[in-house]
Amino acid sequence: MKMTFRWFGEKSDTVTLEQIRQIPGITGLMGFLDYKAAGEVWEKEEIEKYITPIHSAGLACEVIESVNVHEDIKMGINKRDEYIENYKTTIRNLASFGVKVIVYNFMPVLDWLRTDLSYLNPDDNSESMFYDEAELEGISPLELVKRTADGSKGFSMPGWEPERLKELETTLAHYADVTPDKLRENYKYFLDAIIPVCEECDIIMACHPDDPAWPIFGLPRIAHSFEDFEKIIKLHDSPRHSLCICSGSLGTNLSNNIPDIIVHFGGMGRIACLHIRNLKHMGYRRFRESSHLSSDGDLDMFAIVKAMYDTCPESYVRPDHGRMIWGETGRPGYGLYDRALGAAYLNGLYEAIEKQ
Ligand code: DNO
Repeated sequence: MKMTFRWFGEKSDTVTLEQIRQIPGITGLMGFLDYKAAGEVWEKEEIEKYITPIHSAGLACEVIESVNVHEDIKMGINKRDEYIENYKTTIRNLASFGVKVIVYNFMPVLDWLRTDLSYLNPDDNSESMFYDEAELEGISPLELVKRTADGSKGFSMPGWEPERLKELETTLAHYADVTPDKLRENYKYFLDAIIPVCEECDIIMACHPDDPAWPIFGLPRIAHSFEDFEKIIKLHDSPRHSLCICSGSLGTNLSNNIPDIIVHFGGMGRIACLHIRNLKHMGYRRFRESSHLSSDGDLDMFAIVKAMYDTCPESYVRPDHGRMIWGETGRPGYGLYDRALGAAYLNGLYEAIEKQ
C-alpha cells in the first residue's frame, strides 16, 4: 500500500506540503491542477511548476486525479477527436514527470454530488458533506450547482469547476439521446484511442466510480456497481485500463459489497488505487460523510483494507473526504486534521493485517 494525500497546489490548498510530509506514513500525493478545463492539454511547464515543490518536500507524485474527460468525448460528438488528441498529449506530458496513474471518471456533466457541503453533526459539532435526494426534487441542476458553489467557501471544487459547468443547460439537453449503451460505446472509442499511448509511456488509467452510485437528473451513469465495472473492464483488454475504487462513492448504495468488488477486480490486476472513506446512512438516499472509523459509519474499513491487502497490496491509497474538526476551515472534504486521522487509522489497520 502506498499511502498518499490529495493536494490542490500551493495557491489552492489550505494544507501545506510540510504538514502532509509530517503525517506518519504518507509517501506521496494524488495531485490535481484545479484550474484546467476538461479537454485542455496539461502543459509540461504547468506540471513542472506543480510537481517540483512536491519533490522538494520529499514527497512523490505518481498519481494525478481528475484529468477530466471533455463532454464531447462522452457524448461522441463534434470535436471529440481533437479532445482525445489533447488527452494523449496530457498523458505523455504527465508520464515525462514520473506520473504512473491517472484517475478520471466518465460521469456525464456532474462529477460527485452533495446537497450540503457543511452539514453540522449535532453529536459532536463536526461538519461534513451531506446528501439528501429529497432536496433535489423540484430544483434544476443549475440551481444545485449554484448552491454548491455558494457553499464551497470560495474554493473551486473538484469536478465543479466553473469553466466546466458554464454550458450546463446545453450539455444536459444533448444527453437526452445518450443511453447507457451509447455512453459505453463512446467510452470504448476513448479507451481504444488512449490506452495504446498509456502502454507506450507506462501509465495506468484508473476509472473513478459514480458518486452517488445511481443516475441523477436523468443522466446516464455507467460506473456504480460490480456489474457496471465488469462491463467497463471488458471495453478494452489491457492492464493499463484499470479502476480507482472509492469506498465512499460505492458505499452510497449499501447493496454494493465493496470488499467483494475489491477482491474480484484486485485479483484480476485491475485496481490501481483506492479512495477510502466512510459514511453514515440516515434514510433512503440520505447520508452524511463520517470519520473513517468503521463504527462511526456503515462501511467495514477492516474488510476493505483486508481485501486490498489480499489482492492488490501495491495500490496507491488515500484517505478521502474528511470532516471539518478542531476549528479548521478549508475546502469542504479536504482539510488536514480528519484526513490525517484517516491516514493513521488506515495505516494501523494495514500494519495489523500484515503482522497477523
Ligand atoms: C471527489 C473525488 C473525485 C475524483 C474524480 C476523478 O472528491 O474523489 O472528484 O477525483 O471523480 O475524476
